This record gives sequence, C-alpha cells and structure tokens, in this order.
Amino acid sequence: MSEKIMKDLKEAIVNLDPDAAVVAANAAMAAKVNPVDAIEQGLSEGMNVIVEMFDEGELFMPQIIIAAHAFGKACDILQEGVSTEESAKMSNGKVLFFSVAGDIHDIGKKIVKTMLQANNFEVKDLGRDVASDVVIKEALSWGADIVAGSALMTTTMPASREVVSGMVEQGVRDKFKIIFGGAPMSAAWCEEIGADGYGDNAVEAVQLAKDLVKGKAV
Ligand code: B12
Repeated sequence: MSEKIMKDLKEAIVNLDPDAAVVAANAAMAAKVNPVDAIEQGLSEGMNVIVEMFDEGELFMPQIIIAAHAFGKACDILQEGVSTEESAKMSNGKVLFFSVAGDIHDIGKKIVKTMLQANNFEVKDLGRDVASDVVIKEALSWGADIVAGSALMTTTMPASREVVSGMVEQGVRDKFKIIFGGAPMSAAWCEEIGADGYGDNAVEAVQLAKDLVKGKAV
C-alpha cells in the first residue's frame, strides 16, 4: 500500500501533475504513511528526476515551475501530518527559516523544514525572498535559537552575508546560531561570512541544528 503511494507521489512530480500530487498526498495521509517518508521517498525522489532532466537539458523552466507547484501542494498537505504542537512541546529548539533576499527557490527549504519538525524542532518559516532586516527583527521578537537560510543562486549568496553582518552591526550576533544551505553555498563560504555552519542536505541540517543547540546550552 505505502509502496504504491510512494510511487504515485514520485510519478505525480515526474509527470508534472499537481492534481495527482494532491490525490497521492491525501492518500498518504489517509493511510497514515509517515509524512517525512512520503516527502523523502516519494516527492523528493520525483524532484530528483526532474532536477536531473533539467540539468541534462531535457526539461525547461516552464516545466520546472509546474513540478515545483505540484511538489509544494503535496508537501503542504503532508506537512500537516508533522505535528507542530508536539514539536513545540518537546522542542529541541526554535529555528527561524527563510530563503534569502532575491531568492524564490524553496523546495529544499520545505524538505529541511519538515525534517527539523519531525526531529522536534519548532520551525517558523518566513517564506521566500526575505530581506535580512526582516530576518533579524523576527529572530529577535520570536526568540529563535537558530536562524537558517537557504540560497540557490550565486547571485543571492551575498544576501546570506548581510544577515550575519546585520546582526553584528545591531550587536545581537551572539544571540543566535546561523546556518545556511543550498547548492552554491559551502562550508568555506559560511566560514568566510561568519556563519556557524553549513548543511549539504536535510539529514546534515538536522545534525547541525542538534549540535549547535547543544553547544548553545553549554
Ligand atoms: C526548481 C528550480 C526553480 C523553480 C523554483 C521553485 C521553488 N518553489 O523552489 C523556479 C522555476 C521558480 C526557478 C526559478 C528560477 N531559477 Co531555478 N532552479 C530550479 C532547479 C531546477 C532545482 C532546484 C531545487 O529545487 N532542487 C531540489 C532541492 C531539494 O534541492 P536544494 O534546494 O539544493 O535543497 C537541498 C540542499 O541544498 C539542502 N538545503 C537547502 N536549503 C537549506 C538550508 C539549510 C539551512 C541547510 C542546512 C540545508 C539546506 O537541503 C535540501 C534537501 O536535501 C535548479 C537547478 C539545480 N540543479 O539545482 C535551478 C537553478 C537553481 N535556478 C536558476 C535560475 C537562474 C533561476 C531563475 C533566475 C531563472 C529565470 N531566468 O527566471 C529563476 C530565479 C528566480 C529567483 N529570483 O529566485 C539557476 C541558478 C544559477 C546560479 N546563478 O547560481 C539554477 C542552478 C539552474 C541553472 N543551472 O541555471 N527555479
């Protein structure tokens, strides 16, 4: 049963079919499939195929937009299954998440966010294309432990530096741990801009967040 649902989720993305993605996501919820598994083994598998086809020139931006739309709709349904109340109750810490200024890519952010929530982090998602001053204001008012940014383009990488330097300028840098991820980012870049860490994927992101929160408490 759950194998078929995973296959349906994957195929809905590969076939660029948002309606089928919604049907498969609802079926996953009804069958009580673990939402993280559904995202990892279903939707993400489909997205991997799409990204590969794009990189090989077999698909173009208009198709990518449809695939991303299908991914987003299904992911939103599955995310309802990851209990935010439970995450808050047994919280490992508060993570403020955003895509950096100028960047509207958010598929990876959605995956990482779900994984963090599944690992009992309380996550507040500020969305896409978020200015650094908005990030800093929210981090302060919400009392974030970790500020996590996603950047997918070389042109938006500098926006990650602005988050760190903005905090330094406002004298609040030591209140937060700051992490980044996304294809053009790297550990070296994060070190250069004075961030606390870089994660290559959702599993690394969770480990990084756990380590940093532990370090912060000491
Ligand atoms: C999907 C996609 C889009 C979709 C985005 C939809 C959405 N809602 O996200 C759409 C079609 C809208 C789009 C638009 C554009 N795109 Co685009 N897009 C892609 C594509 C094909 C896939 C990205 C993706 O989703 N990957 C899958 C996810 C799962 O991977 P991920 O994001 O890397 O996330 C993982 C890790 O990085 C990590 N991670 C991510 N975030 C974080 C955060 C933290 C804290 C941590 C620890 C870890 C972490 O964990 C995630 C899970 O494993 C890439 C090509 C590629 N090969 O990556 C181009 C790509 C990123 N796009 C590109 C470009 C140029 C654009 C446009 C400018 C195109 C245009 N001319 O309009 C616009 C940009 C608009 C803007 N201002 O942002 C370029 C960027 C080139 C560059 N300069 O670096 C790429 C590389 C394509 C290319 N080869 O040219 N795009």
